[in-house]
Amino acid sequence: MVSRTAPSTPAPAIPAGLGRAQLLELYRFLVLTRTLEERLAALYRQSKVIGGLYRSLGQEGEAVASAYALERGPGRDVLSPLIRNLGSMLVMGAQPIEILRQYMAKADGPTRGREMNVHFNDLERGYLGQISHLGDMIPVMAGIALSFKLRGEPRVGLVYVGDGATSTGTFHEGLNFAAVQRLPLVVIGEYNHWAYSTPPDKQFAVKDLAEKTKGYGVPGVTVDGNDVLAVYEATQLAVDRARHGHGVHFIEVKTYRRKGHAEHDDQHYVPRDEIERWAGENDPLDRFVRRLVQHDWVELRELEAVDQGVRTEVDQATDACASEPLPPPESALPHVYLDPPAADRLWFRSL
Ligand SMILES: Cc1ncc(C[n+]2csc(CCOP(=O)(O)OP(=O)(O)O)c2C)c(N)n1
Ligand SMILES: [Mg+2]
Repeated sequence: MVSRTAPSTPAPAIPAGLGRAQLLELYRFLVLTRTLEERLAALYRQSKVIGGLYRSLGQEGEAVASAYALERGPGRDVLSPLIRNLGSMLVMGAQPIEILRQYMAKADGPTRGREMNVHFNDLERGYLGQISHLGDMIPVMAGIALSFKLRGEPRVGLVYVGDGATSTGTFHEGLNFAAVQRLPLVVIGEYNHWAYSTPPDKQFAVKDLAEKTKGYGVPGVTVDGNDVLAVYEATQLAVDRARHGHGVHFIEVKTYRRKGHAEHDDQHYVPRDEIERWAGENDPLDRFVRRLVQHDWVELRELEAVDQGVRTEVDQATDACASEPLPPPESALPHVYLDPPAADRLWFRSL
């Protein structure tokens, strides 16, 4: 339970130009991300998820807060998420029922059951797919940002990159190109202490990822990634500067991957006490709640109402999704091949 400050202590103003409604909205996205992922993990254990499941437990704060700094809607900013950025996609407008349909390979899911679940996008809402190729979305997003610049559109691209992926060649090439072209691009470097089973000291010899970008003339800052408001503030500043012609900005968020690389990974290579150190007091959601309540910015009962609303929303979406059909086998090839074979010539018709 969170204790309140004495009534005589004046509450500090809410930082970063945010208001109470926005704090509650940020809180809702954080709870929604965690609740939806927990639901997906339960469904995965029941063999109802087709494909893998990559959790963002412990790093939801940076995913949600960074995306929240963008302008959202058709024709606005564009975000390129990674496997641990479900929270960013929810902020951009992805709906829980769509996510559930996608993971359960339902006929009405974003890719209509064709894909092993994370590679789908929605350009209207401004998010690309969670592309697997490490580092490659830096040059792709540099290209998108270049198109904004050439058309004179006041739009910004935001791209995530893992600590491991900053070792790839494309990260360096893409960043250099974006810097030289002074593109409206913000790069979020997620230092979550693991790249599958590789720890940082086996990955790079610098202390901070932000040191890497300075060589390309890209200003880099390092932020406490489990401090929701600090991430929001840093991203908002960088987005604003990028939008106004000041080029690429890099924000390193120090956070922690509390689950394995995916649900099938038992993390046997991770020291147990390390995971515990990043939970509890250091958990991004717990820290945010503590701050909100201690400063009297919102009331506990308002947060409880959000929790209840999210639980109901995820329950209803799960029930609705569970009763939906899988795609018919003959729908597997259209939209994959330009010229799919006729339905009566498909080998699996006879199975
Ligand atoms: C170019 C490339 N090499 C290897 C892989 C296999 N792979 C997928 S995720 C991953 C680890 C990624 O670590 P990091 O970039 O730190 O992201 P995190 O999983 O921690 O979010 C690896 C090695 C890949 N997808 N692409
Ligand atoms: Mg990592």
